[in-house]
Amino acid sequence: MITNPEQLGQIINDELNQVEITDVHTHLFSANFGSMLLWGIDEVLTYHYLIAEFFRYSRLDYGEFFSLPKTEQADLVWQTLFLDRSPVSEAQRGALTILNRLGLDVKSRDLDEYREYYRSRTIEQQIDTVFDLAGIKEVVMTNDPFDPQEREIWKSGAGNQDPRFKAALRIDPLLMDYENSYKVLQGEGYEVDAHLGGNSLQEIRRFIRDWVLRMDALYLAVSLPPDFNLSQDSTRTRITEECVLPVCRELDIPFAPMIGVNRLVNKRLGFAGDSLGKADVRVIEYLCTNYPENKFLVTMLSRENQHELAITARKYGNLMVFGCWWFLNNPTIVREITSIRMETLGLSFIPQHSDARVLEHLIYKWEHSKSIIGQVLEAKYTDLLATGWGLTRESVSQDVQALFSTNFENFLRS
Ligand code: FIX
Ligand code: ZN
Repeated sequence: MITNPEQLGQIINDELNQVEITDVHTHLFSANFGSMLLWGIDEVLTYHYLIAEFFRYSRLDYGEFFSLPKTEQADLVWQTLFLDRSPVSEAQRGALTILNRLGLDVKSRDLDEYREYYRSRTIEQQIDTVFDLAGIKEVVMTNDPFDPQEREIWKSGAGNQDPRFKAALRIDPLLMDYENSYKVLQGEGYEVDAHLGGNSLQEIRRFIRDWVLRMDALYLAVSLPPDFNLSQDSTRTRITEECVLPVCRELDIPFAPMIGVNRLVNKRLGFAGDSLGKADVRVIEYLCTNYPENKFLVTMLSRENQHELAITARKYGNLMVFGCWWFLNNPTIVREITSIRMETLGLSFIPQHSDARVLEHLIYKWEHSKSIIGQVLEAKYTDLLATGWGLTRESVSQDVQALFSTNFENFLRS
């Protein structure tokens, strides 16, 4: 039985160090996807979070920057964000956590030395090293059948050869850009037209079903703007209600709307130019009420939506809230959101995903998040001990595993 705070802190730390994480949303790929899996220091430094921060200080022409070779872009980011000033932002700190945990000398500030480390590494070795350092059991990829390069890899059968990398079927073009994406379906032999006439709905269902099965996708995901709703009789509404939801039901997989992104607010910044807005949580109520046989994995991008999303999850067993997404993945906000969720949902949520785009991101995103989630848990346990409640190492272990892996697995099975 755990009785004192020091013992409690030690046990939580041990459990956090041992837990095997299932990372429910990343942009990583297995080595079988070749150049689609980003890794290495130059990719770390040219992450779009850091590019946005680079342009806080630089007046360089955007086009000029993006036309440079990646190493030169990385040199500029290193100089501007790490040498010219102290790297205090979360993304800056993240790059340093990565270097440090890989055993490199952060004090030297020598980018060439960091590049040298990578010369002797193979991607296979690096995946093993990073998964080990970050405590990862498996990651869920973001898999896009509208991307010609990715499509061919899946068709060749190479897509799910590494069991540590699970698939999630991502269908943004279908819901956000049907005017163009229907042509991809046509090209792949599906009988659809631009106006959802004839067999189109049935054929879109066939397309989704074929891809879920080909990828063995754990869920079907889409990122959506803040004004997403299903109240108009639009193409998006019809595809969601008449194709996406029925196929998810039939194959018993969750639908994962990720809501709140305003894409390309500053187009010239590329990925770094996306922003966010507050959404209307009523669309989640609508989905959970009207489709009780569906399961919904939901994350929202605006801080302002977080309390109401947690309360909505109290109303629906078919809703699982996950992650502190993108602009929310900052220590202060992770602490606040995790506290709100734990106080309203107990342990019935998935506190974090990494959204890693570069393999090594797993190291910093999980180390930083685990520390804060652990502190929130410790504060809650301390309050419990004050009531006279008894905790054991086994109960702590079970709770930590729920947060970092079994809640997701059980939700998929539910
Ligand atoms: O839509 C998404 O899945 C977003 O997470 C990404 O598109 C975004 O660019 C990102 O990497 C955020 O972390
Ligand atoms: Zn993402």
